Amino acid sequence: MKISLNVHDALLIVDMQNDFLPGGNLAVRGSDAIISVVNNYIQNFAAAGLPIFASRDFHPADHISFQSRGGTWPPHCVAGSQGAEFHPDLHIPENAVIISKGTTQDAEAYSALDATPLRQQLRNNNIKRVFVCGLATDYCVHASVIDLLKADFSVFVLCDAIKAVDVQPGDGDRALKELTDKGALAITTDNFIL
Ligand code: VGL
Ligand code: ZN
Repeated sequence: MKISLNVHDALLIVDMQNDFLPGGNLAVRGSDAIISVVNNYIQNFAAAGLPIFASRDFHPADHISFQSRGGTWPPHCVAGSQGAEFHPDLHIPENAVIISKGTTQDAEAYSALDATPLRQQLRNNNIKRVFVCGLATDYCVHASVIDLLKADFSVFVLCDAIKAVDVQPGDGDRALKELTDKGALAITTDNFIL
């Protein structure tokens, strides 16, 4: 499949934050390897004048997902902390739209569409196809793609620019298979005509 970008396309970069990169509180192994690939996608969407959305996990200090509250995760991406900042090597454009999620103390929100304005912003921009990259394949990328499909967007998962937590071996592969079974298309940089 060869893809050329058009005015109905947008890029969604999921949670490329310090805490999910090596050295962070919830580091995804190997996630630094995708930074340059994400930057390359950013460059191509920006050059085409297309909207770029960047989600960020942005939790209160005592978020329900933290182990201190009986949740799954170590404290991570606490709003205002260094860990919640986008990785400094990532070139997020000035005009990118930042989507904060998981901001409510007592609710988990993996999806970038969960209690955020993203769905409406995509519709306002007349977006039909959303190209998704970032972290992590088996959590926030997965949940975001599921919600995008439910909202009737065509979704392309940029497989050379995602990485899984893999709490259990194979979680990332299973998550990706579920997404393609549900209608998302798995592509890489090689699929683009630029
Ligand atoms: C995420 C675990 C906890 C993610 C967020 O961005 O995939 N994973 N919070
Ligand atoms: Zn989180």
